[in-house]
Amino acid sequence: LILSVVCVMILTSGAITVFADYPIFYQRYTADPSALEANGRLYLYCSHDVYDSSRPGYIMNDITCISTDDLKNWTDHGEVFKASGWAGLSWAPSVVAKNNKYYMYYGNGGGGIGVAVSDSPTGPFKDALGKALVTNSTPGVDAPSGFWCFDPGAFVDDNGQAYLFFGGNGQSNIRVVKLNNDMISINGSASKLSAPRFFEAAHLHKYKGKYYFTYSSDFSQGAATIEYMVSDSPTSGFQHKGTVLANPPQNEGNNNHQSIVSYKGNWYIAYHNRALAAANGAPAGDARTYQRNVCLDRMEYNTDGTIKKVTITTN
Ligand code: FUB
Repeated sequence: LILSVVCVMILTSGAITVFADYPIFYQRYTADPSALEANGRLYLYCSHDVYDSSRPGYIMNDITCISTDDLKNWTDHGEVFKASGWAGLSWAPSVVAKNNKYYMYYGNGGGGIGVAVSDSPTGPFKDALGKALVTNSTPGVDAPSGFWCFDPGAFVDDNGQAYLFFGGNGQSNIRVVKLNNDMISINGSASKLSAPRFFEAAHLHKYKGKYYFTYSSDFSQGAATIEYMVSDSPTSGFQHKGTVLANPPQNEGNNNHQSIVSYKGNWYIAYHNRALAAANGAPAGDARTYQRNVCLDRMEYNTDGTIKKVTITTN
């Protein structure tokens, strides 16, 4: 694996087809995948982790896109968006399709959410507003002190109505706001949600008419797990049902961030861990914390609509 990593990391962008069982992608360190089915392919849009030992932290200002049509051979579409101007950072994207366009919501760190647009799933995505779509001071967000305005989770319902979920750092720090049909403006005030041990990574998907809100939990019980709640409405009435994904051992007790998608009739969860950095010999600590890699596993439902806890692939 290490030899493969060295060889493939020389090829840093462009339409390169790679083959790997696990990790699924190793040209660059990637995290926070947002999964989208489009044109018969499965796309993952990922934060791009860059590690600088002189200033350890989440230094992420471009978005990597990879895609596959067989879950085996992945194409690297390179950098499909780069933050510039008002936003110095692009964290944790969420991409949805509507109006024959693709909309990417991204966090300027924890300080606001921007939106970029493309005619193609592989970009280039261009910032749509030249300013944030939502910040802590946007009327109707009602952000308390310490609210992280980030981790957008966009969702387009069957009737075309789109919603933007976001927030972090506190179990009542979840907001959901309607998007207008243009997808680059919001409609009205945000609704507040809360979830047991909510920390970050708000995400909504729909299965058999029910709305599933998934999120990454805080560290109070040892490590971030991916939890879920279910409701008949996209904006209220959610009931906590349990854990979708334990924290993978390769995360070494650190954060996770999921996206759930139906592809060719099966359900999958995309997330990240730190296996690649460990395989590359990165020392435990800052380097591994900030050098993550995306993963993909099958997700299944029980007949009553609850989610079976995911079996994590480890090799
Ligand atoms: O990638 C930076 C942050 O780490 C994301 O915004 C969080 O969800 C966590 O994955």
